[in-house]
Amino acid sequence: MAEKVYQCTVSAPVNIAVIKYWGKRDVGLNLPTNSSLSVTLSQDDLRTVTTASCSKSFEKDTLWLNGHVEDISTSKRLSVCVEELRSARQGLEKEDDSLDKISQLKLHVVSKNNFPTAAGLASSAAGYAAFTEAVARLYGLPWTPTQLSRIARQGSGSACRSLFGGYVAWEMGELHSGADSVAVQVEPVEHWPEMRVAIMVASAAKKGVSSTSGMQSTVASSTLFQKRVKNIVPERMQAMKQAIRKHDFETFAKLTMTDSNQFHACCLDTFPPIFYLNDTSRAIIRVVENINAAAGKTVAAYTFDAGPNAVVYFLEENSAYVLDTLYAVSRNAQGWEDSERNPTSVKID
Ligand code: 2P0
Repeated sequence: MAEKVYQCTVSAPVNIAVIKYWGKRDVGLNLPTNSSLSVTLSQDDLRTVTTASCSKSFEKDTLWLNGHVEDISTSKRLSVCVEELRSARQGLEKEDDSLDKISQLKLHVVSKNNFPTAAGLASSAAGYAAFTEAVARLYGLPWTPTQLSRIARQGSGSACRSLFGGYVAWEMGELHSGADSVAVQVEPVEHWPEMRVAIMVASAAKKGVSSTSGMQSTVASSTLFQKRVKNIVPERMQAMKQAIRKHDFETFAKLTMTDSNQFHACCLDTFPPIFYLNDTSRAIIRVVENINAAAGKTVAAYTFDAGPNAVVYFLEENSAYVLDTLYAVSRNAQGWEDSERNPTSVKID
């Protein structure tokens, strides 16, 4: 007779930071040097779907990521997540004798993005969020998204923010254990439903310097970065939360653009320097400036992560104006990856 298979499927969204995470104070536990804040994109557009299963017939913990097989025990990040979740399940099984002893079974996890990994979008955030949630639900853990975020954070820092919709803060915390370095929802998406986002793909190539190694070079060598984490981000986090609570788009936009610029300035201040923006990225910064100048107020805000692709925030009321201008630019200018797809307008969630 075939062995019983226990199974659970979840999906998780992509998030785009408006106050950037860059730098770890503890590499082993993935504890950040500063808090960060992001907006969660709609799963209608971009998501990772993950199925976790376990059975007596499985021989080792295995992950299939977009069809590529990986032994979970050879990945420190994946093993840390699995160990914590499995030990929590063991705790439940000890308390309640009627529970099946599934913590003793090997896991199979199948994960797939509905967007190309090479699209330059943060796939690790949605990936580790979905991985953590799928295994936690398979194990029946009665945990809140904030409790799950502590686990997902150890897989990939930005993943902790993908466990919530809307506007999400990752509070850096103070404890050496990392117990208080978790994500919390600042506001749900319904709080500001007029917010829109467009993604412009300047290059689908894989980035040259990974975030994980790039941020530690910055911690080790940038003096600007030291000033950023001590003197600038704490106030910016408060100001950003206020702007979101008050639906103050102009302040939201200014903080978003200046924080993106400062993150890339810290990359340039790293030795040897890290260049994530390219000529196409810089052109889009000018286009957004022109959009705002022509409108006579700030109606669009750009932000760039560890790559050249642009994410532009705007409100529904300015949607036609902002998107038409971005379309016109991508059709007429050289450098866009695929002018037919640029920009892609994505909902938030
Ligand atoms: C962010 N980024 O806040 C920032 C902005 C990139 C630029 O989070 O080493 O992939 O796995 O914790 O989460 C990218 O960093 O790095 C990132 P790890 P992660 O979204």
